[in-house]
Amino acid sequence: MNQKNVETQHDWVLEKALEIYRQPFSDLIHAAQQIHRLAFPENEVQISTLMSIKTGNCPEDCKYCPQSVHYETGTEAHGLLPLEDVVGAAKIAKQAGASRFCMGAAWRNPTDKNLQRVIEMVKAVNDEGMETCVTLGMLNESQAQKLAAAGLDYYNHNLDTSPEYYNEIISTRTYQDRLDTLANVRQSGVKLCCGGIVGMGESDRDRVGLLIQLANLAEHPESVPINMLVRVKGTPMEDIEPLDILEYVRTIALARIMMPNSVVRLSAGRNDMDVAAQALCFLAGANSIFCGDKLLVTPNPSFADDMALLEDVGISAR
Ligand code: SAM
Ligand code: DTB
Ligand code: SF4
Repeated sequence: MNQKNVETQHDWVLEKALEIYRQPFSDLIHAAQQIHRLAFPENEVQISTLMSIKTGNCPEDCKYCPQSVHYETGTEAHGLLPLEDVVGAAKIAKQAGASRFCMGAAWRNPTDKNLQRVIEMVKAVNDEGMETCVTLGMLNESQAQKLAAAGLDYYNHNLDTSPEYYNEIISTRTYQDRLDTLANVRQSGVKLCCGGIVGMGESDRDRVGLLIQLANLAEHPESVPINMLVRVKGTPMEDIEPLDILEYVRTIALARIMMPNSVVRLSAGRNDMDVAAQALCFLAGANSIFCGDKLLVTPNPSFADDMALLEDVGISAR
């Protein structure tokens, strides 16, 4: 994506950001689209494909997650996949039009032995001519540096929600643990992919509070995934009231305004969104998506459906 840099602000205050979030919908979207066009070429999205390289039995208790060992979700668990399976899937994703391959593991943190195997995967996927992203849980400084040395492009680690709402969602790791991992990744030179989830029963103050945390980092994450909660049966969140789609669109628009040079990802939740909802997200400044019929373990629209969607709205993939 051929980017022009817009000046960024890192001292956002909640009340001011809330005011932007709550203004009339059309005013918010108009402001976001104007900023979007200053920083990015219009009508372009980046496409990533996800693969779960280690699934289920995760010791953490994230209340939204189908892979936590604490909940009965019927997710079929497997250990770290063989290198060939991963490279095979990356080839297929590239052929289908993805430019980045994201590998996720249901770990609290990787052991050094497992990290070595993931490093082999990163190198092999890079050799296929794709950008690489991994999400493996918490990382210490030396692990982040090893991934950087292997040529990893992005590390995904989300803050998930505001510091105030966080304890309602996860008890097994702290907000500060997450910030420490982000600092270790930043320090290593690997690009950061960091965002959160909306639709978990939080208030608009919490949605804006999450964006404040991200935008007030010394450097904005290069990639900001905004996930709409996928309500999975068996998790404590299976019956939560779905969030109004316009609140989701507002969150995307505010992310675009607060982090003008970051790629904002219309992330989990697209399987339950119609074309009009997704078109609004693009209008609000989203410029990346996950393609491929699965996210990590839950369904996502097929590549064919997504190519039709992009064609409908006149957006091209890069
Ligand atoms: N285990 C690692 C970790 O959590 O750090 C990496 C994998 S984890 C599944 C990656 C991210 O997926 C989570 O941080 C969360 O934001 C998102 N996620 C997980 N389950 C989700 C759900 N049901 N709906 C939306 N997003 C979800
Ligand atoms: C992110 O923010 N969203 C992706 C990726 N990073 C790893 C994961 C979404 C997971 C949705 C539920 C599932 O399929 O497990
Ligand atoms: Fe484990 Fe990550 Fe799921 Fe939390 S989000 S339970 S850390 S796989």
